[in-house]
Amino acid sequence: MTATAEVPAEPFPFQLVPGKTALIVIDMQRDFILPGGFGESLGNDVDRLLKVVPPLAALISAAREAGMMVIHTREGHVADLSDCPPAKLNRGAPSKRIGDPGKYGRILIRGEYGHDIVDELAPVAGEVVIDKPGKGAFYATELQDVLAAAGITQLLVTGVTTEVCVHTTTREANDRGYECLVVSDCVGSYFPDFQRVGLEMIKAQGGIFGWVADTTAVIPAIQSLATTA
Ligand code: C5J
Repeated sequence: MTATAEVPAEPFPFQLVPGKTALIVIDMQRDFILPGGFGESLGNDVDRLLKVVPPLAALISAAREAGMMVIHTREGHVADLSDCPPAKLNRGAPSKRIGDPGKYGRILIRGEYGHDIVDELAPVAGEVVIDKPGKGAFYATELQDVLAAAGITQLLVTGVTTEVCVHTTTREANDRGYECLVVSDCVGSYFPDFQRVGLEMIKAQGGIFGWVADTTAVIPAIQSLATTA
C-alpha cells in the first residue's frame, strides 16, 4: 500500500497521495502580476499578487524535489482573437482590453512577453503548460486528458486570482472528481475581502469544494512524501 502524507488542512486533514497528486500553478503571468502591466493599468495593487511569488517558488521547489507533477496555466488568446468571445472581449476598461497594446505587448495574447509566466516561477523542461482561453483551466484545454493520463486524483491549487481563475478551476476540478487543496499563501487577489471570503467559501460547509492550508502545512507534508517514497 502507498504511504500518504497528511496535511493539517481546513476543514479537515487532506491526504497527499504519492504519484496521484499534482501541483497546479494558475496564471502567474506578467500581465497580471508585474508593475506597469495590465493588472496595474486597471488600477489594481499588484503587490497583493507579487507577495504570492516567494511562497509559491518554495512550494514549486518542494514539489519538484519530491517528483510531484507540476502544471502551469496561462490565460490568453490567439493573435486574431478568434478564441475570445465578444462577451469576454467587450468587458473592462475600453482603453485596456484583451488584444490592445500594453507595456508588455498585446494584452493577454499568446506569445507576447506579458502573457508569459514571471521569471521566478518559470516552468522547467518536462512541465506541462496549459494555455487556456477561459477562467477555468478545464474549459477548452487538454488539462483533463493530461491528468487522466498521469493518474492524478488530488490537486494542490495555487496562482491568481483567488476569486476568478483559482475559484473557477477548483470548482471545475471538484465537479470532475478531483480533491483540491487550495494553498492560501500561494493564491492572491487584488482585493483583500475577495481573498479572505474566497478562501472561506472553498472550505465552508465541510469543504464544499475543497480544502485550505498554507505552505507551513503543505511543504513539510510534501517533504515527508519525498522521504518515504
Ligand atoms: C482574471 C485570472 N482575473 N487569472 N484572470 O481575469 O484570475
